[in-house]
Amino acid sequence: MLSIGIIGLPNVGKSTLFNVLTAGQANVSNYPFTTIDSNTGMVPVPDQRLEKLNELLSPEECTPCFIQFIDIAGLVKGASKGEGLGNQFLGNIREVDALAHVVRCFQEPDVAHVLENVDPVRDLEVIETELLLADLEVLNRAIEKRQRIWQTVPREHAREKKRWLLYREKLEEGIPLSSIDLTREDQSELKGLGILTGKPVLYVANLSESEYQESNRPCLEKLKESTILQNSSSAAEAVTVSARLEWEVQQLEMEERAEFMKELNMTETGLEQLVRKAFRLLGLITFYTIANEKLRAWEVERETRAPQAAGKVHSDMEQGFIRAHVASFEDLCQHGSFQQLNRLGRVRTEGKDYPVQDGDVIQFFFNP
Ligand SMILES: Nc1nc2c(ncn2[C@@H]2O[C@H](COP(=O)(O)OP(=O)(O)O)[C@@H](O)[C@H]2O)c(=O)[nH]1
Ligand SMILES: [Mg+2]
Repeated sequence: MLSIGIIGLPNVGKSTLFNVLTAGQANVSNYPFTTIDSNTGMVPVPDQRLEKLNELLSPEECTPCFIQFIDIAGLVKGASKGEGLGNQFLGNIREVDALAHVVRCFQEPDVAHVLENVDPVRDLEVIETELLLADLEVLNRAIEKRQRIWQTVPREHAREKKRWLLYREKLEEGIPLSSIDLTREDQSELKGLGILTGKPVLYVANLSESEYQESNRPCLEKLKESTILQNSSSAAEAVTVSARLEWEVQQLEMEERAEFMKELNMTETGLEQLVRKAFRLLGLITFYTIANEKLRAWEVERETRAPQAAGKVHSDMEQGFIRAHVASFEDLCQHGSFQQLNRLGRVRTEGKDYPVQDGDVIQFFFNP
């Protein structure tokens, strides 16, 4: 399950956003997840295709993907040196797959700003610097520990040494590690080391209610021009919300929401926007399975092959994988059922090299 840590300075709207995102918090008993506390929420991923399939096929069960949000408190200037909730904060954030970095663009004189005035670009830099410093410390400690083994068996660890020293060099130059070329293995190594700047970041601009509703958005424009965003591979995935407005929308009955959202020029909820952009940033796609009257959505990384996708469902299915029968979501919607698609010859048989596509509906065959 994808997990996203919400970070940012105090009083920027993190908890407001977290509460909005997790208001539909799920409690799925057959899911082996850690306990959900007040700072952690597990939320069903909004998925219109799944809803459509559910309507069409009326299965007994319908299970969406889930996403976990963690409201990470306590990041202030000096956090990397253990100020405030520093260390605890840094512990929480090390485990997540991606960061949602909330930046305050709303004014609101009643809500104090820890650095006195509202300045999203400076705030961004303050947080980014803390992450860089925290990483440098972690990496230096890791390098220290490896010195001996690097000396005794240099050949075996040549690549590791080269990479780690490169990381240190970049961090010292103030460059977040997500902006250098990282393979999936590099990324998971960095995650294991507890490196923060290697994680993909979704920048979330929390706008004032008035700026949100205008097409002229000076504060957002300023933010988008900041060097951090310009140099980031995820600049295109910047998320624009007004946490306060999102909260107001949520207070309404379902039927009234659409109307109010239209009035506010809100085309998507914050959750929909975050999920969509997070999937794109992380290169995730969704496929669907229907078996024994159970319809279910699964997320995988793009280019995942059929057996590994089957392995998401059950490890036996990966080991004993024989073949997959695949239909597209569009075809299924158009023709109404798998049987009908079979008759029309529109169900493909795919083998172990097949890269699963976004929107595939798959039946796996395997040797138990
Ligand atoms: N006007 C306005 N106020 C907001 C917005 N988001 C949060 N706030 C207010 O800012 C204060 C701090 O918000 P909170 O979510 O607790 O910030 P956190 O410290 O980052 O978790 C609260 O009083 C919120 O109501 C917003 O989009 N607009
Ligand atoms: Mg908070």
